[in-house]
Amino acid sequence: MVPHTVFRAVIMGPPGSGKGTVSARITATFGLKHLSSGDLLRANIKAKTELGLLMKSCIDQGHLVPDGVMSRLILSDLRGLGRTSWLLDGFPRTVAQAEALDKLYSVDSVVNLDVPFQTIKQRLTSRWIHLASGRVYNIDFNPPKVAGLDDVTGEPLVQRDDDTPETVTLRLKAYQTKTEPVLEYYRSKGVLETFSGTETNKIWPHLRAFLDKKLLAPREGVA
Ligand code: G5P
Ligand code: MG
Repeated sequence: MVPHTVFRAVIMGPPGSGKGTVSARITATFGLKHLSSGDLLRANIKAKTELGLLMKSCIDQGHLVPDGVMSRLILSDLRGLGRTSWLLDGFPRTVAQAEALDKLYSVDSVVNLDVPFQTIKQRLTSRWIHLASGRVYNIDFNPPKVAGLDDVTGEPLVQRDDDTPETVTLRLKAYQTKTEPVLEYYRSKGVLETFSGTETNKIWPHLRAFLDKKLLAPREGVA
């Protein structure tokens, strides 16, 4: 189902909570354009752009990229999308980023994946990704059809440099200090909806039903 009016959503949740996995289901079901800040940064690193080279060590150490850099990157991509429905994944990740986004767009819904940290740590060491598309696999949860290769292109899968147990711990800390306040920011605006659980397949039907309703509801200021 493609929404008839512009729908702007954000998906939030700690590292490894399933934002990428759920985003793929949302885009396939509802036709929103998916924009992942992490995928964008990894594409820059792979292409060895100036930005990618500058940010690689920061990302590999589990630190956040500076707000100004991140906001410029994402907001310029959003401008390029024009009047399209989109789903932001991984941005905003600080209150400053949320405020920068707010200056240009009002967000209709923020879905928050509330997954316990213990569950996450086990998942990330068995994650494999297709760098060019951002497709995500897991040896235990959704393995590729052929080991080590992307289902769609047949290209090799890679592991992320920031998926080591030590870096995952640092990323979770950064999430607690910098990103949890963003949940409060959106809660106070009345657009936050939290989905708790330890399995994506159990969370998904609830999230899908929620978005079904949201996309049918008339929204303020849209034709
Ligand atoms: P990213 O790329 O945004 P994170 O840390 O926010 O990275 P990540 O790691 O991409 O989030 P995710 O997308 O939430 O996790 O999770 P996922 O990939 O879908 O699922 C994780 C694994 O679990 C996969 O293998 C999946 O198959 C599996 N899985 C899913 N569901 C289940 C389940 O039910 N059961 C099981 N067993 N497995 C499951 O950001 C990376 C870095 O970029 C910088 C930062 O340095 C950041 O650390 N960055 C920013 N810096 C500043 N500001 C921003 N806005 C930034 N955005 C990125
Ligand atoms: Mg992701």
